[in-house]
This record gives sequence, structure tokens and C-alpha cells, in this order.
Amino acid sequence: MDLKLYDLAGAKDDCRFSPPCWQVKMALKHKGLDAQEIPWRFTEKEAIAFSGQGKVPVLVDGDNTIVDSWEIVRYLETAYADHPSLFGGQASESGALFMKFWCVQTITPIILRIILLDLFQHLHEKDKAYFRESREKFLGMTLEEFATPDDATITALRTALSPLREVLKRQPYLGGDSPYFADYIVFAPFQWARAVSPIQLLAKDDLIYAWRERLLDAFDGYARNSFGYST
Ligand SMILES: N[C@@H](CCC(=O)N[C@@H](CS)C(=O)NCC(=O)O)C(=O)O
Repeated sequence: MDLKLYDLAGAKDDCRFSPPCWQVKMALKHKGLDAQEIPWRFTEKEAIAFSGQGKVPVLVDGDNTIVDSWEIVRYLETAYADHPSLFGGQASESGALFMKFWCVQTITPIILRIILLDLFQHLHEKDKAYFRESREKFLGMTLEEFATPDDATITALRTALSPLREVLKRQPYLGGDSPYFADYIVFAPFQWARAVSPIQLLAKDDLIYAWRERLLDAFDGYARNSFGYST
């Protein structure tokens, strides 16, 4: 087995903050697979040109190159069907797909407002101008205008997370008694924040905090042992 994962890094090689990369890394651990995690910066497009596009995660598995977190995870589920399942069936795969879009459209944008300036500080110097230009074009405003790392935004995040909290009142994971891929989807933006920002997103008595702690400890503390702030 020769798995390689191109993984977004900041100024420091071990500062790994990309949510889609975190989804894939947790999925690999769930499958019991080890990959060489190759640090990659936004402006190193030539290093992943072989994949036919310019974004990470990129997974190389022998002769196969797979891009896009969702496609990578579906590939792993099929190629490593005899390893623990990430979905457990078609219905829960569909549920995870809903979770992906809920996260990307509702949760990630609020976290971005909170951590954006800290994130910018952690970028490699060679990425900063590209990041500022591309994100300001996308946002239609400067990073500083978009960022609101204040109590009101943290409250908005905690309110938006209410559906997750309701599930966790009834069971320890979205997957029931144990995590499945949807858990890693929602966990990933918390790893994004943890890698770059000291801001406390969750109250310590929140059920979501306890769920995040369990996932930080999963796979022998794989996520907890990654570079990040104790939040
Ligand atoms: N749909 C893709 C999104 C991947 C993506 O946006 N990756 C970001 C890092 S989080 C990236 O590589 N961006 C490169 C760029 O903005 O130039 C997935 O889920 O894999």
C-alpha cells in the first residue's frame, strides 16, 4: 500500500488546517489506513498539476489519483471495502452528503468570520498575497471587513449548531454509538479553527464540546496530537 495525501499547510509544516483534508485524514484513520501526508501551500500549483486541478486534498493510491474530498472518501469506501465502513450503506451516505452541504453552507462561513484573521497570520508568507487577493475577490470585501471575531458571531455559531446538539442529546455520535463519516465532516471545521486560532468556539459544558473531545482522542489521539491550540 502506497498512499500519499497532499495536505494544506501554513507557515509551519505541521500546521494543517484544511477542512476537506481533515475529513479525508479522519476517513483514512477510520479505514485503518496510513498515508504519507505531504505539506502543500496554496501557491504550489505545479506540485499537484498531475492531478489536473489546483486544490487539495489530492490522494495518490499507487496508480490512482483522486481529487475532491467527497470523491476520495467514496473511493476509499469502495477500494477498501473490507476495511471498516465509513457510511454503512446508501441511506447514511446520503445523510452524510446532506451534512457536507449543511456544514459548507451554514457552519463553515460563520467559523470563517471568527478565525479569518488568525488563519491569515498562520499562512506561509508566499501564500499571503494570493490568499488575500483570491478571498477578497470571492467575499467582495477585505478580509478585515469580513472578519467579526466577536461574542455575537460565536453565539451565532453555537445557535447554528443546534441540530447537531439535538442529535448528541440522544446518542454519542452522528453515527450512533460510534462515529461515521458525517461525524468527521462536522469535526473538520473545528480542526481548521483549532490549528490556527486560540478563540474558544464551544463552551466546555456543551455536548458538542464533549463530542469534539471524543473525536480528538480517536485513533490514539491522532487529531489532538496535531498542531493546534487547546481550545
Ligand atoms: N470541493 C473540494 C474543495 C477543496 C478546496 O477548496 N481546497 C482548498 C483548501 S481547503 C484549496 O486547495 N484551495 C486552493 C486555492 O484556493 O487555490 C473538496 O472538498 O475537496
